[in-house]
Amino acid sequence: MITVYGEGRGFRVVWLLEEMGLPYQLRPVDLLAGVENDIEFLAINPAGFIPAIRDGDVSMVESIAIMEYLMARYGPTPLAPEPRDPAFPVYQQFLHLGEAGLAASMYFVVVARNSAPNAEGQTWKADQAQEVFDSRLGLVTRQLARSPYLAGETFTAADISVTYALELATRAGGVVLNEAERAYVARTTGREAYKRAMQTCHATRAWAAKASGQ
Ligand SMILES: N[C@@H](CCC(=O)N[C@@H](CS)C(=O)NCC(=O)O)C(=O)O
Repeated sequence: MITVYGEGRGFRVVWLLEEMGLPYQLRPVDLLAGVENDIEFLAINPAGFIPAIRDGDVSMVESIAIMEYLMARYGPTPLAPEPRDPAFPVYQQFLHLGEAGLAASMYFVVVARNSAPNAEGQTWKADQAQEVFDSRLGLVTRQLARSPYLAGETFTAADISVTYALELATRAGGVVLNEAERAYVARTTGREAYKRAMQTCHATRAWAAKASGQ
């Protein structure tokens, strides 16, 4: 049984597992309460960040790497185009851009805005991170003018990666998406696997409800 430790970007992993129909369990990790005494989690990831997974003897961190591992280990799956597929390069690009370009920069915007001790010192960094996010979002916008999903006509793991980043940006980063981007998020989050993942991920569900004012 695959165990997913923590939500946050772990939502990507849970969503992927739901798309692939693989059995798993979610083990909550409360970063706000502190993980110093969470011996079981620290044994999986001594660095203390989420998500992490355990799958038999395998322990891993990094949400995109975990998704790639799961698709390679338990695939093939239409969520990951084959390397010879013409869609592969753009798939690979957006799979990684979702974290390296979008979520990673937005995470620092959100953290700086919400918990920076020195507002002036942190603002410059947050602005830099916002600029990185905005420029990468431009690539998403351009791609969505070409096709309904980032790798073409078919939903892939790249859409899981980028959708998570766009939800982070809108729920916590004050980003307002344009009409095409909103329609895209409605398309990806309308999937049954997304809805099942939301049922599993209580903290993500509560966060989404709070952000939408429910
Ligand atoms: N690139 C990593 C980012 C992991 C990350 O920054 N996770 C956040 C929560 S979603 C976290 O654990 N932050 C606390 C920390 O880094 O100590 C991934 O995609 O998994």
